[in-house]
Amino acid sequence: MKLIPITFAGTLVAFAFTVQAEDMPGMKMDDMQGMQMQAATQQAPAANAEGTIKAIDAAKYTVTVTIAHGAVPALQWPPMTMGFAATQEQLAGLAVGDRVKFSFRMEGSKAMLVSISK
Ligand SMILES: [Cu+2]
Repeated sequence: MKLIPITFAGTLVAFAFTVQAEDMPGMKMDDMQGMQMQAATQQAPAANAEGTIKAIDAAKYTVTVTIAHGAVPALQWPPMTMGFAATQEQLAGLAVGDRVKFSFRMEGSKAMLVSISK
């Protein structure tokens, strides 16, 4: 008969501990979501890179410049060839084969050219 209340009390303590343990990660999740929302409203910083222009595709409204670029330490990117959204003005005087220095900003999964020069 004595064992029953002790076991019951032990269960209550364990239950209380479980509830507390679940509350703490829950609070951290909220903090992280808050931080992500804050990060999403702030503009991503521009990253710098160097590379060689491989192609310039001018569609009606958007221009894509394909650049074989070196590593981008700021984003932990390896060297690769990829497209950047650009404007005709940004690419004025530039051509395929040009060695360029440029900066860009990620907007979602799209890389937007911020500046570019030979
Ligand atoms: Cu890239």
